[in-house]
Amino acid sequence: MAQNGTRATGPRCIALVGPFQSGKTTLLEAILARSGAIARQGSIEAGNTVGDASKEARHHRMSVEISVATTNFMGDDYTFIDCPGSIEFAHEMRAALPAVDAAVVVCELDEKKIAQLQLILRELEDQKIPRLLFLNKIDKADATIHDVLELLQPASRSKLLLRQIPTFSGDLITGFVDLALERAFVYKEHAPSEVVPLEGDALDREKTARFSMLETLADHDDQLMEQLLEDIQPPRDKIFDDLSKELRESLVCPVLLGSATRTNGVLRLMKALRHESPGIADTAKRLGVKPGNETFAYVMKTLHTAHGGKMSIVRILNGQVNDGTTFVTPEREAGRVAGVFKLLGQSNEKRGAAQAGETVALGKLDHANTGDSLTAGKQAHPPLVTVAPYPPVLASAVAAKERKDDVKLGQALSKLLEEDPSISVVHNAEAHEVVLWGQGEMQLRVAVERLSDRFGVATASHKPTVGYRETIKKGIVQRGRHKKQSGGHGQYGDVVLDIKPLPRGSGFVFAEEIKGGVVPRNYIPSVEEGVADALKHGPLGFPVVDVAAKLIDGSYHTVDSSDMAFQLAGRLAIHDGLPQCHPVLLEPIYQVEIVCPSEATAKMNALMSGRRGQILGFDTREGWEGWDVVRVQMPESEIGDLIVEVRSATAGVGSFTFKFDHMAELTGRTADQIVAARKSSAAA
Ligand SMILES: Nc1nc2c(ncn2[C@@H]2O[C@H](COP(=O)(O)OP(=O)(O)OP(=O)(O)O)[C@@H](O)[C@H]2O)c(=O)[nH]1
Ligand SMILES: [Mg+2]
Repeated sequence: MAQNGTRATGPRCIALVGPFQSGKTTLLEAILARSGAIARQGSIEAGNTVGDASKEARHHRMSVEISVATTNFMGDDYTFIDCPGSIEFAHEMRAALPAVDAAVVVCELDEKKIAQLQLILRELEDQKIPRLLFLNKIDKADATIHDVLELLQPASRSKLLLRQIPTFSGDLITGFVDLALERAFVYKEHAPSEVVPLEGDALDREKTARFSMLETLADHDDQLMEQLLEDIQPPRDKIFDDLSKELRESLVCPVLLGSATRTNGVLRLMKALRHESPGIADTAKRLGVKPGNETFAYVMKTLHTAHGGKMSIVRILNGQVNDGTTFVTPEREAGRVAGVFKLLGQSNEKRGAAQAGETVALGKLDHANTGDSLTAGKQAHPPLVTVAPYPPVLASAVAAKERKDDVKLGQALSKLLEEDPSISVVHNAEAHEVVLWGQGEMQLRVAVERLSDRFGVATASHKPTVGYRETIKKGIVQRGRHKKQSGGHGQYGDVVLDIKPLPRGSGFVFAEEIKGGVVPRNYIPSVEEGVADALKHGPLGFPVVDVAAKLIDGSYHTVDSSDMAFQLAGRLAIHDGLPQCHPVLLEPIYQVEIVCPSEATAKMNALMSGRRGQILGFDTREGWEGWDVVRVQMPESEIGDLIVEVRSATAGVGSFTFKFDHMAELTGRTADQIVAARKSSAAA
């Protein structure tokens, strides 16, 4: 990569991330307008932005997937990846991040969004992505803005560095001072800010703020520290070099101010990116791509477009890509590129070969998935990074509204999963259900909308079936005799079973103790088969577990006995015997681990007791200051929509993981209701 002083040149790829609704898509729009990629700046309210152009995003007025747009600023190409803020769509961001040069974290001066900000910064810190904050909606802020760093710093592990301070007219913010340039500007709506003299109160505040910016920089630069101690003015170039170096190495997180709706602060943001953000050479190095001739690309997102078929949005990390380039993933051949496209939201434009640093969409890489590391040719390379989706927290069963669409649903689901790997599908054979597992209500709702809007399959959703079982509390010795004499050949099978409860988790055990051949050997497997079959539906309507059935006696008929007759006899014994064995419902209990900011821990407590949860303990969350872990045991039926309440009690940031623990007896009203519901659905 060419270096210009310390400035990276060439195509850049920048993620726009940040808490829900902080203004990322609006900022993308402002950047595209300011850099001339679009003639007029659209708005979320008017539904005409380049980002969020999908039907689902427009409808919900929020980002539900990444939007990618390339623009040119002062001779360099910049591709912006506008990421959804909702935690439910976090995988869109997480999967795209490895290949970006830097992230602009769009945030607000809102205490309630600090925990979300912390989550996002944490992701960037973990992935070692250089980042700067863009404090948006400055048009709505007032004089309390002085507390910016105090409010935001706890969310960031690296030190925040205020690059600009606001200037006021009365209580209104009307401009800013750039602390590196030492220049004052007043904001102009949808136009570049105007330079004004830096004087009076603004000059005093500038001196203090600038000193503290330099002090922060000097934490990582001994020479600068000496200059500050000796009261020597460091040269401006040195300050810019430090800003660039310390951003690139993620040592500091600079903070800029602005208003996306008014296009204020956008030019300064672009200039900061131009001068200070790293470029492809740093990013390739971060990912461990060795310089050379080999072509490397990383798949940030996979799409199935209505007309263009499958598209892979990739960042080219090394080499070049053209029509016809063949790629391999670490596991298999990915396919042959059919079309290289430049993206501007949902519109794409065919273009020529793409070089290292560029972010483009590639057509028809049929076997490439989001997150894949691609190499051109035949020689696969181990994955550069892997970003596993968060474990799912919410399930919903889906079925095609029309039976004829069953096959189509299967195909549509596989496309859906390719587009969003944080959704998974589980086939519950016992309940004949296709269950979608995902990250929250909105994500699953959007998934269903996509199935119908994009893939043409209308579906109906319902709550997934809970894995109830039943067992018995006492034993019985029960005879089962199947005898039929209808004209010619009859049917005869006769068994006596000793039925007993077994300890929890034993399943079903069959044994025999036949003496004197009262039941011939060859019929015994048929008896077992009949018993096992009968246990699929116990007296309460659920599969029966933890029972032993021992064949202890019986009789046969030389002509009329058969496999079928002994199967039926086994079934009869179970069918007649179990209702007398005090059947009882078993429900699955899960071990749930909730993570939440400490101030929400008390609320979690209350929430758990309302859901038959049994608290096992609390702990501070390791490595997460100000967070707790709450361990609970909870019935599966109560976990169903738990995430909805956990999120609402934690400003959207709480989450949990769960795993099956044991089956527990359930009696009383709740059990009666479950059994009654099962009976009525079986009758329907
Ligand atoms: N007053 C004001 N409102 C803004 C500004 N930027 C965005 N908004 C408004 O904030 C709301 C959310 O804007 P979006 O651009 O969709 O925010 P986002 O961060 O992309 O949202 P998600 O992607 O869903 O997280 C919209 O109503 C915008 O008009 C701003 O600078 N000032
Ligand atoms: Mg958005």
